[in-house]
Amino acid sequence: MGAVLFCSNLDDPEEWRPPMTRLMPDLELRVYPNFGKADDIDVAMVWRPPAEGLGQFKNLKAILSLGAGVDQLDLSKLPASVPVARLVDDVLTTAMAEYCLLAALRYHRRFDVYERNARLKKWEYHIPRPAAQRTVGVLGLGVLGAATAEKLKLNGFKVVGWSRAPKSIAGVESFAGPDGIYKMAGKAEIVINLLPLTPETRGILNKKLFDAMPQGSYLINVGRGGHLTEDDLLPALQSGRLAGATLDVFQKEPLVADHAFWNQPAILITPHVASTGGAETAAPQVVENIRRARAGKTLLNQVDKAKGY
Ligand code: NDP
Ligand code: OXD
Repeated sequence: MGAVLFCSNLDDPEEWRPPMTRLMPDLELRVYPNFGKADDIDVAMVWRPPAEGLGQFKNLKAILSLGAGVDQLDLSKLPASVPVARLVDDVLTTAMAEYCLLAALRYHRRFDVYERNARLKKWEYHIPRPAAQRTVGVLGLGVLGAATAEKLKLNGFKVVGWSRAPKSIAGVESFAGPDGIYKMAGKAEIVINLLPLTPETRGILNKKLFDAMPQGSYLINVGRGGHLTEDDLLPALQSGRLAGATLDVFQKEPLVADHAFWNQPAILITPHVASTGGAETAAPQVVENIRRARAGKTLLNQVDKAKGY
């Protein structure tokens, strides 16, 4: 039987070993770079692959992303015949919906304004509007986008969403296709990005999108930094087209100390913490995928490499 390679600069293999070993007592988990003979490795669990790639592992049967996203793997550089799976984890999904609800409520109830006013000792009323009068748009209605849309709906917001194919989610108006994004944006005072980063979606949070949103709208980016056309954000904030942005992900992480975003009172920065998966809850699907890979079966949450997610 083969061995499983664990390779991540972010995840602790010792958090994964106990829950995985409970489900697969004969598991051999080898942590990069001490993996022994490359030919022993038949499954790789990775956040980012090692700098030299995964080409040396000639017996690889599956690559299992340690995240929900797979863009950090750079699919174009992975062995073409090896299937890739991503994580779908209830803990991660719930945390993401919670983060997005919090960020949306912060704008809806003007906490962003009160935070700034408190520093100026400024006593100024903003009469709250019912959530039912505020429309939130969700870009990407997959696992995380759909859960977020449902949570927003449950909390009284009007919700619209955009995806590649139209979706049927109770109470959520669905838009699809290249023009659909601008139709959706025209209705949304708060836009949340939960798309995967692919060649089609890179730079999609740009001037054209901001111009389609109502004046004084808000952006919440929890997808990937590559979705945001960075040069378009500050002019949109300066012109008032956007009233604020919450950014969890950046083109280069950690965000460099001299980046202009740090100095913008209208930008709230969080350090890529919108959601993380739990080894305990995610271990069953990883172990199941190791079994499936070894049996030559389709993986759970297998990535469609042609689509890139
Ligand atoms: P899914 O694959 O489940 O969903 C992706 C959604 O995006 C689908 O609805 C899909 O449409 C839509 N989509 C993809 N490409 C296009 C396109 N070209 N045009 C329109 N719609 C498109 O992914 P998840 O919901 O699980 O995750 C989304 C992303 O969230 C991840 O890829 C990752 O980048 C990010 N993430 C961020 C985290 C953080 O902490 N900040 C944590 C975890 C994930 P369709 O359904 O029609 O295919
Ligand atoms: C992920 C992430 O993709 O944490 O899971 O960004």
